[in-house]
Amino acid sequence: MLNIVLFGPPGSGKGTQSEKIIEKYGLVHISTGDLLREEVAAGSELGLKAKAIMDSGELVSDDIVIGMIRKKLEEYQDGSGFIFDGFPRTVEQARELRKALSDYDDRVSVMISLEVPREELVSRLLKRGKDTGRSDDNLETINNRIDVYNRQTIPVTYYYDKMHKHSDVEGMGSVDKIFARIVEVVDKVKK
Ligand code: B4P
Repeated sequence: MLNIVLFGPPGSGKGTQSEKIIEKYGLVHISTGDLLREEVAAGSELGLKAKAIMDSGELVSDDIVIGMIRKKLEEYQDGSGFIFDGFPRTVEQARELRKALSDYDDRVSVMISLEVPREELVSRLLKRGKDTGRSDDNLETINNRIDVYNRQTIPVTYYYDKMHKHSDVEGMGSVDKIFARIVEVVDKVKK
């Protein structure tokens, strides 16, 4: 199985690049952000709790997110692998992902981190906020999301460094150029 963790700060292009990776490699897409937004749209109890947290830019609790991931892993065991988009976002989530995959004798193949400067992140997310009305794409929440990323999510890179699975990819330039850089990394681990 090919299991890719697509990593990076909010607005670095994870969702955008995931679509292209899925198309090329036929992986199952697991975006914890999308799963949480589905719960919010459905008005479930979990969704109501998650909405307030997401609108403030903080992270939803590890327990909730890990539960969602375990459910998806069980559902899609017949595929050729997964792309984890926006997960893990804490070291605890990374540890739990390792455990969950090992239940299926599986593991993360590579963690790709998209590198984009802060000013560009803010400008992309403000634009998306204007275009789509996404409630967490406003200046105050964007700034908090980036701070939360620097504080709570960056340590995940050290976790994958230790396992020699972390690869940085320059996330500036056209979507196609960035995708070509990602393909180069993925094709190396696929061999
Ligand atoms: P996410 O949905 O993961 O939101 P995100 O980090 O902003 O990434 P997204 O994939 O949407 O954006 P992308 O970079 O592709 O998370 C939202 C919230 O959910 C979190 O704040 C948190 O509260 C919660 N959450 C999610 N996962 C969690 C977890 N594991 N644990 C705890 N809480 C969790 O793209 C952004 C914009 O850039 C787009 O408009 C796109 O068009 C544009 N763009 C992309 N590539 C570009 C390029 N090359 N040039 C110019 N623009 C580009």
